[in-house]
Amino acid sequence: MKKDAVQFLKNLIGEVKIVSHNDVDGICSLAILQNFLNKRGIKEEHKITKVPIEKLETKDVMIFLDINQDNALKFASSQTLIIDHHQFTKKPSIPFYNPREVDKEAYIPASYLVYEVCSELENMEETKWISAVGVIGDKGDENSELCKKFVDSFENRQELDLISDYIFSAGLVDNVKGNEKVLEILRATKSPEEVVQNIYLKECYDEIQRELSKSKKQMEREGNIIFVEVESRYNIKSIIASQILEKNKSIVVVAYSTFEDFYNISTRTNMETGINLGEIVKKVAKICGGDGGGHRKAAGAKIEKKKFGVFMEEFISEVEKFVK
Ligand SMILES: [Mn+2]
Repeated sequence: MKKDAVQFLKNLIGEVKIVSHNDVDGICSLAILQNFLNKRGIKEEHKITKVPIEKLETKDVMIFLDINQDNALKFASSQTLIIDHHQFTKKPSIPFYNPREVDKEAYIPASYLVYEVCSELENMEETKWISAVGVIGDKGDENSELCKKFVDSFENRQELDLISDYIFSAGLVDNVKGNEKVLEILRATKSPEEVVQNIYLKECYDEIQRELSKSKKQMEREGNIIFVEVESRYNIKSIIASQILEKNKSIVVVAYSTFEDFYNISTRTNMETGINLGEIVKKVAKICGGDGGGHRKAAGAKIEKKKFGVFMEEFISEVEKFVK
């Protein structure tokens, strides 16, 4: 619950290790928490990681941000806090804050939650826009009334959208190095206007835009589902999926690309039929002996290439259950 998270942060002294998701929401959450810890004179080290986490060097005191609780719990130490917004199965006995605990359907990105919790103890006003960028990065405004109101309360909405794309692009181009640079930039700049002018971020963004226009895309349609194979040296599947969604009504996009003997799969939908891609992908990936999961409207999986036929077939039949 929120009050447990506040209590945890209130009692925090000395040093803490933060483990954060390597997407825009995770990075913004981390930037906000860093700002908070800095105000309170607490030292931090952090790890920005892809999910699910496979291995992690644990510390006595840890905070997990934007990482699925079921996954984070595997690495929890005696003093661990989790702030997250993904679906979870086990209710942990350690302090955690996830709005889904009270409302299963809640969709409030971690950046908002971290901002909210830290604001109970310190004046976090200067990081408010960072929390909006994180919310936008996770499409919180499209999935929650609360987030929509929050994001709409900013006059410079377009700037925040662009910064979200900047942060995403830096991660695609430079991976963890790019993520760290983003953190540095967020720490050093005081306003969104300044971030928008950052040359490094702009270059990363331009590079990804160029790549998007030249990447090869093989499309195949099966009812309401569009399968698209993406070939690029960057992981631009999710952007391509979003672009296809914008151009089509009521569809599911399955974008996939090769990684060694595997396909990395990214699914997105704008269909309003109570479809839950997170659950479908988790179930279908399991049938294929792979890993998968995510949110209602966006989910991902990694499966062996030779299982892709099975994946398609099972996925189609699961989606069809929702389409009348
Ligand atoms: Mn998130």
